[in-house]
Amino acid sequence: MKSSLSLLFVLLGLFCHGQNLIPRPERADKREGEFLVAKQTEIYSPAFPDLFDYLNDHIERVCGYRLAAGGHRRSIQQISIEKHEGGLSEEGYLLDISPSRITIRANDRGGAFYALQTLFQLMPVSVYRPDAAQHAETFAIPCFHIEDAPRFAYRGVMLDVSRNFSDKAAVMRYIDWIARHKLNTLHWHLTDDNGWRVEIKKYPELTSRGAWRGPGEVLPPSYGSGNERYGGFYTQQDVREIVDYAAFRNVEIIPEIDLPGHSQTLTSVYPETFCRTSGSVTYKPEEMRETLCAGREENFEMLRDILQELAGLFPSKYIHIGGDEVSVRYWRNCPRCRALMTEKKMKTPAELRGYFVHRLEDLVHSVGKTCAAWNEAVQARNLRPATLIYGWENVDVCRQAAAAGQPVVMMPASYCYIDMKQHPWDRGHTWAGRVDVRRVYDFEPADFLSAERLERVRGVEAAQWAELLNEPERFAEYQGYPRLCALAEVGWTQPGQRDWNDFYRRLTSGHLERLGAMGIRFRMFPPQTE
Ligand code: TNX
Repeated sequence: MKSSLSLLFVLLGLFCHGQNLIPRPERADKREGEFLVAKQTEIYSPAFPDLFDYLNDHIERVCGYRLAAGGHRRSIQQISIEKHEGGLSEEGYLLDISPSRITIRANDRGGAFYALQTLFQLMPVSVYRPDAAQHAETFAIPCFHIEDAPRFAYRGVMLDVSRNFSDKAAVMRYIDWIARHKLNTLHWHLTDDNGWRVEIKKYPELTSRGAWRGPGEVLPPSYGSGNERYGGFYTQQDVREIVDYAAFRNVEIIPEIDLPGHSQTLTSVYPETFCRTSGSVTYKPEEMRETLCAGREENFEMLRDILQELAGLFPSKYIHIGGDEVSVRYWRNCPRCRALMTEKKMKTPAELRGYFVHRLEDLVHSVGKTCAAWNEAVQARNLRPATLIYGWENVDVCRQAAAAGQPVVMMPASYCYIDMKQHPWDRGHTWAGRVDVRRVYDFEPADFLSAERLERVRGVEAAQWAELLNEPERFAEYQGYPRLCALAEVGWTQPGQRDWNDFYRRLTSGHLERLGAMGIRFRMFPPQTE
């Protein structure tokens, strides 16, 4: 009885082995046999030479030695990574594992990088453990024929580093983890009311003063920073290192400077950028001054300088200018803003908001970049056709942005905000409802948009706001995983290939173990209460 049971498990194990790939590939056919990695195995990667060491770093984790570079010899035990001209879509790849060789063919470096990620998921889990204590002389990789390509070109995560700061090492780890899930964009929320995180040479006080809060600082304590001096920022050198680290992993970083709302840091460090007041209105010192003055022309000169430096730091074609939750109450009472409204024949402060967005679009354009903005920017009307809109409030705003002809990233909060609670006992926001792993997985853009409007959707994004990321044991990774695994599959896998039960099985029969080996202290599935 006992032996037949264990036979059953062995068979089940065989059957399931390699069947827990996340995100699920377009096509993965199991084949007979396995490829044995041993000392004499070679790596041949003429088209993508930097992947030679990358692959070897991973092999070494499993077996303690590195493989030699091979030549163009088809007959021998080889892992070969080749560029495939034509036939494959962007970031797509073929991965053929036979007993005699492993062949990767990719359209571009991104595809080759992703083929390796899939290959790693077919290796022993120690491939993710940089500090593995034990090594295997040889190890087997099951034979497969895999054809794969992403559904969406844009597969992103937004990380807020203003509310609570993640240092350079933490951001790099974060990037590595998302890249392993074939997510390719980090939308980096670098400024907000609670701290400015990127060094700007022309305005050094933005970080020397604006990156800190607490006693003696211009910013009051907030979001759990207590009565200590709290903060941190990235030097321009840090940013360059992070950008390179991300580019190696096929991750593009889109920087966001949140304007003209959520700008309390800027207005605290440089009070002249804030509105003047008229009549009986006065603002108490502790009152949030989160909106930049729209009527002060020098503000736009300053923003141009800031955007210029950002443009030099980030190779992405986009700069995200924010545009969300702009409170116009200061503008109403500001003589400069009112004079501007009169001059431009505007009737409402909402029009002034539109004016601000258009000015930002022009500034971004003037530094050679394309504008990205939160969905509120659509209200400005007549945006530049290339301005990329992030629909966060709900699916309706995504639909409206697409109807207005803008390219759209869909991230409706009720599916994509991973700062929401997963369970009633969690610490988390609730304003967009409960967003558990299943909920993220169930997000299907095609359920909400006609085929024509769906054409405008560049992809999907999860939002990791950081108001609650102030407990070391519950920071980004705990909030992020495994929900980001689900989001990755929403972005990568064709809808016909997606199935919650299958995903749950892949997650729990191998992938959670991988997350653990990567060092991610992920959140276990909460007990079911309903
Ligand atoms: C809304 S989404 C915000 C953020 C908060 C978040 C909390 C968006 C553009 N603005 O400022 O951090 O909700 O869930």
